[in-house]
Amino acid sequence: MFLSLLVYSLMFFLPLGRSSLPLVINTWPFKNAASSAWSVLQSSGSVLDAVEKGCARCETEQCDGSVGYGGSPDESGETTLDAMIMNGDTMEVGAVADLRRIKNAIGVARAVMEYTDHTLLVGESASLFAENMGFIAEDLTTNKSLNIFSQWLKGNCQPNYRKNVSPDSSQSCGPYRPKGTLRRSRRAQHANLHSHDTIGMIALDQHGHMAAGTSTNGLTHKVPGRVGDSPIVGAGAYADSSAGGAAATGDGDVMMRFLPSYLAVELMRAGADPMAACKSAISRIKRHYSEFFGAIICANTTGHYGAACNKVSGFTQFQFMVSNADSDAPVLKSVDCE
Ligand code: SD4
Repeated sequence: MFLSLLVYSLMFFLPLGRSSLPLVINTWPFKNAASSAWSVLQSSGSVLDAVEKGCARCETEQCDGSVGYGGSPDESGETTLDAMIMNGDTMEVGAVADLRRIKNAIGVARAVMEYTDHTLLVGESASLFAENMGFIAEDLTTNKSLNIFSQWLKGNCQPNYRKNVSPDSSQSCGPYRPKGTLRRSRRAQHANLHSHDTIGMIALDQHGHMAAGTSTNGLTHKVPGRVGDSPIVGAGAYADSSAGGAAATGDGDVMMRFLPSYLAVELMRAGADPMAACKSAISRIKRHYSEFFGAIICANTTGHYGAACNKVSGFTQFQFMVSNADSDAPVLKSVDCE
């Protein structure tokens, strides 16, 4: 009787937003991905398996068209994938960038970590590695991506990511050559809002093991060979089981210049709560690029979490999923951008 009273009163008086382990947190309202990762932890699987399974679910479901095959065709119409996974206990990382013809990018990233001493493999060679490791090579193009590509060609290749070239990239398709005089131009906002919704995920188990990962097909109409922030350690994601984890989403070309995930983890190591760490990482970028599109999720070693985003027109709230012992199923959360 006394014991149950004690437990009851403890439950009642625990503060809101209390830490609760295990924890899975991921960017955007990708609920099935959250469920897949959560069920791995529920059945005593590892945090690495949770992150891999969660991100892989998005690759299969082509979450928002921004993850996996058949989305974000580049200037030549091809879909290429970026992914990474990081073990916060050992600081091992596996990543792939500009991966072609292989659907399971996070699986290949995991293979880079487990079957090589490297951190990042890119392009055709990454695909060859994947094939050798047993991944199936297949065309990542779908009717949808083909259609996006042909509409873009019909519309004179607008929008695109070229600048200071001739012919004028704001009116014509290439091939482009460098223009004699360079003009410092503001970064175009064209493809920002709806062409990218990378999955980034952090998993933390009861024993304090932490892992983080990402998977994306990058930006629609990107220049072939372009690699975003997602497979870059400290940019797309970072995990250190002794400090915390973070994962970012948004305009990777800008965000990767600031290593926001690394910064957020270091701030948590220094004592910042996850919300404050996330906000600082965003405001660091904002100082230089006030109009950038981006968001970040953060979790510390006790299972507290936070998120932040940069407020721009059309993006005032950022949604993310949280799975922990507080509820039976992943819960959709949102944060107001500042
Ligand atoms: C990229 N950061 O390739 C990725 C895209 C993204 O939400 O995050 N979308 O730039």
